[in-house]
Amino acid sequence: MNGAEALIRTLTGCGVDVCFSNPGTTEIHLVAALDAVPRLRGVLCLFEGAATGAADGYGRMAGRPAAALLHLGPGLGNGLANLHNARRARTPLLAIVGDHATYHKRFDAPLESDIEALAGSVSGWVRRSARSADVAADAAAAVAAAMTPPGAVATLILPADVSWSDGAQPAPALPVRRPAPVPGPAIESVSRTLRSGEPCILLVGGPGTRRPGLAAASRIAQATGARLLGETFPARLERGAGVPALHRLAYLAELASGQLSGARHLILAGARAPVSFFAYPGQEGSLVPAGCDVHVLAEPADDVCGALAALADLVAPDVKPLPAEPERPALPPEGGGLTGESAAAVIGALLPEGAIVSDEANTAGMWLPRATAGAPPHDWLTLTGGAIGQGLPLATGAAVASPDRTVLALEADGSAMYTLPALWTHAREALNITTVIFSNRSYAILGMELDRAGAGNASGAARNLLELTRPDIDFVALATGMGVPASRARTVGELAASLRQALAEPGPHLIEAVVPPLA
Ligand SMILES: Cc1ncc(C[n+]2csc(CCOP(=O)(O)OP(=O)(O)O)c2C)c(N)n1
Ligand SMILES: [Mg+2]
Repeated sequence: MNGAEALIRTLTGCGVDVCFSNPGTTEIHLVAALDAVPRLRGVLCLFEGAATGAADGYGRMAGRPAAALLHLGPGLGNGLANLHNARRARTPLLAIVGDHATYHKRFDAPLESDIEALAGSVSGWVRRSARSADVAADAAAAVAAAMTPPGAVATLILPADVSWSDGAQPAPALPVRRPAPVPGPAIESVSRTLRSGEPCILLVGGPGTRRPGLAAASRIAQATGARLLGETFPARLERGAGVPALHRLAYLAELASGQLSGARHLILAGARAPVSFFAYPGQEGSLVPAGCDVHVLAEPADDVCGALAALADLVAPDVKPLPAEPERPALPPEGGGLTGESAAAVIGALLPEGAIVSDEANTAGMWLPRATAGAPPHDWLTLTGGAIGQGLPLATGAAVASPDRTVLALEADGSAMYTLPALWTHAREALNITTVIFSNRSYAILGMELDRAGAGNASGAARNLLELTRPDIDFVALATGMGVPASRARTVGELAASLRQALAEPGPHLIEAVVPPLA
């Protein structure tokens, strides 16, 4: 068989059964091989950022990689921002990048570029297959690299002639090592810190933001009085009624500093020591309070939940986790205007059990965590790498990975525009995704940053770069044009009615919720 077919048979044998694809001529033999191996589901994405973001969403939910099929360096480049977010999420993800035939590269044909350089910036593992006889083993190694804790983007570069040449055979899956257990003495050392009587914060991130980690962290916090916090942008946070709550560290450094102040010890469980998102003149970049010692209980590649559970058994043997109470916000008055706050109340009131939320609501989403804290249990996926344009594709992948669950994409207008073609895939694949666009017609957060930079009275040229007006963006028309039924909501009642209907019907929907920008 040819290299392409051996690759695809190897992938399915390794548990990779979805390929979010934007192919070109160099990948055409892979496309042909998909026909021969129906177990690998090809999902067409109309922009590479929509494919890589979908593979990220799939990997976060499935815990195993999807493939993203990309066309040479330019295709990989288009997909790079969401591969960056995937790297930050430590998502297992396989990028397959087609390249010119080995003997064609010397001609420097128009699509020739330095694929390794691009791939290296986001990948934990990069390999170029040299011969069709090697492809299968390379593919198995790529999947293993993607799956190796804590999870990574693995990029396999596939020259066209390696794809089309015969002499290949599928290869078996390779074993993947488990997350490393944290040694007992390290856990005991942290337990002594927790018992010191000095103020402690337990900061949970990475794999710790799933139920077993949260349960153990909750026991530890109750028994020792340590304050419990979560990293600002978790890849996947389980939350809602019945799940111990994890309050996240704020995005704004001023607020995060307030949350961390007074701590004498900061204990990291799968999280990194907190830093300010950006540098600001005259401000500290590290958010670790002065005089606070940092203790690493578990690195992201370690068995974070196991370490938390062992620590809980030491310091909180008889303590039970404290689950969040079931609680929904009351629906605000129907005729009331929509704001980020009232929209959050509607979403909190209606969020279905088992929902997966892809949260890229940005400033308009400020009220969402509180409004949904007591909703039925759900998963919350956040913008791990700060590269906007993640939310709609992430929803694609989450929905493909979890066909029995409802996906809610809560999406800011500016961010939505980066990877809008994801909507077409929502329709093409009939995915159960409801998208709410928070249409504040601005890059509101950058307006806030402009104020923070002391340019409060900037007008004209500066504001012009931050307003999404002249023309207004018509998301209803855009969504409808890609096959996603859509409506616009200007009041609480309109949002509630549209959301109820969207959640009750199968397939994708979009609601443009018109909200004012934060002042
Ligand atoms: C890939 C990428 N490009 C640019 C930016 C810079 N950026 C940060 S926020 C933002 C605008 C966000 O606007 P919107 O998504 O509408 O959210 P809002 O601030 O209005 O809540 C931009 C352009 C970024 N973070 N990532
Ligand atoms: Mg906006």
